[in-house]
Amino acid sequence: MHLLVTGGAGFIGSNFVLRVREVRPDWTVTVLDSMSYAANPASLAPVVGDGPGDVRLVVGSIADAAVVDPLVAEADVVVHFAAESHNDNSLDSPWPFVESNVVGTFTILEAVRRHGTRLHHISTDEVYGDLELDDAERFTEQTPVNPSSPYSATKAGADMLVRAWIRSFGIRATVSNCSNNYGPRQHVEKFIPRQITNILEGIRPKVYGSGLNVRDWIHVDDHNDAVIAILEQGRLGETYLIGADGERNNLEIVAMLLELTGRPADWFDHVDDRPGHDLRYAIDSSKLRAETDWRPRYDDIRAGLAATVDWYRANEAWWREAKVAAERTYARLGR
Ligand code: NAD
Ligand code: TDX
Repeated sequence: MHLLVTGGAGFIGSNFVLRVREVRPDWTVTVLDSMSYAANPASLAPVVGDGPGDVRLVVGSIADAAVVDPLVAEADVVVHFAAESHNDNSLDSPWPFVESNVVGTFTILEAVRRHGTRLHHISTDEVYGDLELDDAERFTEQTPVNPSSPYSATKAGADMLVRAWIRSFGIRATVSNCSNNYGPRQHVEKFIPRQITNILEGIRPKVYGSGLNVRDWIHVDDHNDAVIAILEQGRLGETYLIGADGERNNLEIVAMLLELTGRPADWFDHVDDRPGHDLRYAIDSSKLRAETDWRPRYDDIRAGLAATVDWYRANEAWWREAKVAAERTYARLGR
């Protein structure tokens, strides 16, 4: 089976490619990535090459039909991770989100329609908006979309395009909406790696607003194993929510990181809140668990965070340059 993995040089996509190499060594992979600021060539360096079985890296945009079309034509499956992914950036400058997430997904869909290639579209729980802290119900596949930020609005738009192409054009596609991922190779603009690298640099963690906002954390390998399960066992035309029952508020995550790194419990700062900041996400993944044999393997977030801290400690060369740029942006945004 030959996979076209879009966004394969980013956080989740690169972990997906590495995981596929490990657990499905007979699959071959082409990565299409624009190598934006969010991509890191070092993530894929160990597996990219010209030899048989090596991963092929094509640098180009998913919004460029001339690049996308021949790659989709030669693939058996497109696994579509590529997106602008950071909420704070989407509030600062929304257009790249419309271009990559909406126009890019449209371009993939048209190529898939032309060539009959199977598509798996990767999306987020943020398309459902947010929950109250005491809501009894979690997000399910039936929850109406209700996005809050330009990022989540463009992801919801992309999801709606995929659903329309399934219904109206009969493309062979599945969709998954996953909760917040953590693990190695995540860009340092994101919450957990920002705080880990802050601590490693002797800078106090920065918590937006009250810090009571809840995210439903899942290890990136558990997300990617769920994607593989959907590719192999999912029903065409269906949407699956992916989550590992990992709800924690931001203060709890910072407390764990401070404890793991031997810092005092009060060694962090509250900073200005994110405009429109979603309060809580929570996933009910019953459908995925009923229809596939997928189960999360990382059920201890403290252990998962400890391993993630170790990874950032051991891989400063991977994040150093991005850290300087990300903190320059945060300084401008006052966060
Ligand atoms: P990321 O920002 O780390 O990686 C995205 C990758 O896509 C980057 O390598 C970037 O260069 C590439 N890309 C962006 N625009 C492109 C374009 N026009 N053409 C080609 N490549 C382009 O993001 P991530 O956290 O790895 O997220 C991957 C996917 O998973 C996204 O679709 C995101 O919405 C979704 N998702 C993320 C999370 C999370 O917690 N990070 C949770 C659920 C879903
Ligand atoms: O410095 C920070 N301080 C802070 O308190 C940062 C960067 C974030 N936060 C808060 C905001 C959120 O409540 O931490 C939480 C997580 O923030 P992000 O890492 O920016 O993630 P989030 O906005 O929840 O979105 C993420 O999960 C869903 C990914 O970035 C998306 O791509 C994915 O779709």
